[in-house]
Amino acid sequence: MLLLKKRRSVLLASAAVGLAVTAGVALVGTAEAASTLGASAAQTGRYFGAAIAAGRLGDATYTGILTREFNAVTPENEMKWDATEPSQGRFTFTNGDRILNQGLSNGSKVRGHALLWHAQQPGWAQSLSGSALRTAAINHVTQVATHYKGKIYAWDVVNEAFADGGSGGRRDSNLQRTGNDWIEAAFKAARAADPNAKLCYNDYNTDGVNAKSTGVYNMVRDFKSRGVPIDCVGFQSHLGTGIPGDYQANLQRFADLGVDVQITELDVAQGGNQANIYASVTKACLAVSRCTGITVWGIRDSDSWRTGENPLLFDNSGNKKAAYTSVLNALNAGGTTNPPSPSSPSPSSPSPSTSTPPQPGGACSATVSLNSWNGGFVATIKVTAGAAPINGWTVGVTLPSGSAVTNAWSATNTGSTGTVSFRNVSYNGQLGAGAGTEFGFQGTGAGPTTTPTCAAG
Ligand code: 9MR
Repeated sequence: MLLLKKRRSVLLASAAVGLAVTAGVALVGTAEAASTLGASAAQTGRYFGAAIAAGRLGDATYTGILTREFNAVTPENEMKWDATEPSQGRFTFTNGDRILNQGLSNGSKVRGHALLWHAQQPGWAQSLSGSALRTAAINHVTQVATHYKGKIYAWDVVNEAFADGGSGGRRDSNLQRTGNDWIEAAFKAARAADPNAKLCYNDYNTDGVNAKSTGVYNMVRDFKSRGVPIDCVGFQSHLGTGIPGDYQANLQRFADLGVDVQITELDVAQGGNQANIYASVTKACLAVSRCTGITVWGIRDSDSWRTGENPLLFDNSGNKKAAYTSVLNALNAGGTTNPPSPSSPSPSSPSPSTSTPPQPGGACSATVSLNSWNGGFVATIKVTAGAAPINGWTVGVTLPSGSAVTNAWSATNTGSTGTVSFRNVSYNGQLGAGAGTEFGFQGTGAGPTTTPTCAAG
């Protein structure tokens, strides 16, 4: 059922035109062409990865290509909910760990896939609903992200939560029926569990500008404006015999929101255009400085979920296909350099929510909500402007003795112990009368027990 639905989506994505890659961005020349996908992507600070399966790691042809060509891996199935929590509260990480260790031992980045998804849920989760499901889902995010803490480059925190078709809205699912805020709850839990992993939203049929990708775009913009932690968006790019003409423009509009973008599950139906489409995707990523890497969804055609479509870069025997050569050449032609990591996002400023010009000195207030555990906490602070618009804010938070701030998002802190002051960043300082924004920080020890102060201006 799922596969049938999916196949239809792939066909939809393919009904498109050729890609125009715009020039005018700083290009990086390469002194000498690198001879593998990973090495050539690394010339512009990017990775080139593959989805891999634990069950195939004993195949010498497979692991030979993997270790030679790729500098990132994604577990095709091994870190999904059904694999990692087969019965409630009992976690099994054996196969996920095999993928992780394969990647780390090869010096590769590991993309975690996927913490929450409507598909591939264990039976016990499928039969839950409401607050029991919400609690179980957030616990799942916390436990899995904690197990892999510090080792994952980027997590697909939520996968495929938007509906196909023209609505631009959410897909119905048991998770969606727990409340529209399930996605942000998942991102907050993932940030609390592993503050160093980049947190991505990942979807398919979002590869061009369309109603579905615009729905995702609006969610990301909303998250950024409210301080919900999100760092990246994954574009699966399961393509048919075409590529949306606005593929690069779509990546760029997300990047302009202040998130990284990644091509996360690339495969392309074999046909006259396969090599060209692979090259177009590669060039588009290279032209967008916040496109940090590309992952293909399997190694050889025989490893692909798209049986009979031969959509990958190596044939069944492990030989390089024409598509491989076109990707390698595109990578070696260079592109924009990747932003340094960790990157400091500079999202475009949302327009002020009032037509009255902001006045310095207006009043504001702040409230705190805490998610605490033994030895640490995440604080979410809501800042609200008073009766007049404000042009900036500084929030003072007093921590108990022995506590310290370890990292903050959507605000910049001065000091980390005692009374810590948090200043707005560029995009969330201007607030209309009565309007609010959120920022957050993680700390060790106990969270604040007093109401924060807020000074405007
Ligand atoms: O490639 C995966 C395949 O082995 C699984 O049977 C399938 C089950 O739903 O999931 C495939 O991977 C999917 C990925 O996790 C999310 N995006 C779509 C991928 C292809 O269906």
